[in-house]
Amino acid sequence: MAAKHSYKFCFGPWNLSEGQDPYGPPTRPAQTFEWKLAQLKKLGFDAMMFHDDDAVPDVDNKSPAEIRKATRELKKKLADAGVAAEMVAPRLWFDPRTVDGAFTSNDPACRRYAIERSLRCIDIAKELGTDLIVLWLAREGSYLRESKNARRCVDYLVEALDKMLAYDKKVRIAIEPKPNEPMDQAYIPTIGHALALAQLTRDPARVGCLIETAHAILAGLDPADEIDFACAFGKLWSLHLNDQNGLKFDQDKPFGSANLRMAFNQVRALERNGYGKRGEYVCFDVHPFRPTKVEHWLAHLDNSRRTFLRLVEKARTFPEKEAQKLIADRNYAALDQLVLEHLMGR
Ligand code: GLO
Ligand code: MG
Repeated sequence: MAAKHSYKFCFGPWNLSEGQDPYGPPTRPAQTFEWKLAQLKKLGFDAMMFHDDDAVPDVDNKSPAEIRKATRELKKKLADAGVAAEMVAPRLWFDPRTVDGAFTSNDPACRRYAIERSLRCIDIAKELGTDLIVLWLAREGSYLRESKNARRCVDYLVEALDKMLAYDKKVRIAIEPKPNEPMDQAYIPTIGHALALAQLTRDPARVGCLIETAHAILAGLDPADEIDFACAFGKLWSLHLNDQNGLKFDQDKPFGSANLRMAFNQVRALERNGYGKRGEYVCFDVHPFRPTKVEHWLAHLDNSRRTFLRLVEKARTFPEKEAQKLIADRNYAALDQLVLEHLMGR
């Protein structure tokens, strides 16, 4: 039997978060980047994902030379730790200039800022040795529909993507859709929207997507089907696995925490599409529960990977022949129970 491939794992510095939410302050002390990198190493993860300002703090107030210097220092730290940089994402939702959207702001000066900042993000990614830029389009949408022209916003998004694609001929852009939060309505809520937008750009082959479990669920979709859809286009270039208990705030729970069967089906979809064989990472965009004590700070990441690996085993040992017989007989009640008993471990 052909050897089954193994997966590479990744998380970002923001996934070791301090517990702040809109209703209360942090519950764990702030830690340095060095501490976070050491924890990633300790857990045996392979790569780290970055926002541009995780990589280069205060990026807006630095000159290109200062950005290059800071990025080189980071590159050395990563090389010493034997950790790769998976991607870099421009954080386009913190600055006052992005208060009403970044690429789709009504103010042309703010739109220019967002594009400039994204080009600096590309510089950082190149220096860190990755060609992957992730765009979570946080504030590209509206709080009230009449405040923006959604038709024009599509053009603005294409213009921004085109500028990024033209700036660097190697860069690949993975759009991370999310239907809401912080906006009421986002312009690119699903993988279908992301891939359709890619087709309007100057180089569709270099615009793909990133699926986050919670975002798909918030859009009322099944994350496993989103995975299959993106993979049918060869466009699933990164992944934020986590979990989400229904239509609430974005919870970023540990993978499998709310719906183990849905998690199993995501793993099955990844397996059947050979995700990871072209170097893609399995990233966990998960957060500790707010009450988490300092001594348990890494558990949500370690647990997500453990669950993922257990589900890979479950996917590889799924009684496929038995399932096929039940499918042929349209005996879905028995198929349902077969899945449940397989997951429970008969
Ligand atoms: C928020 C997103 C966010 C992105 C990150 C990378 O809902 O999931 O965590 O993944 O900023 O762009
Ligand atoms: Mg995410």
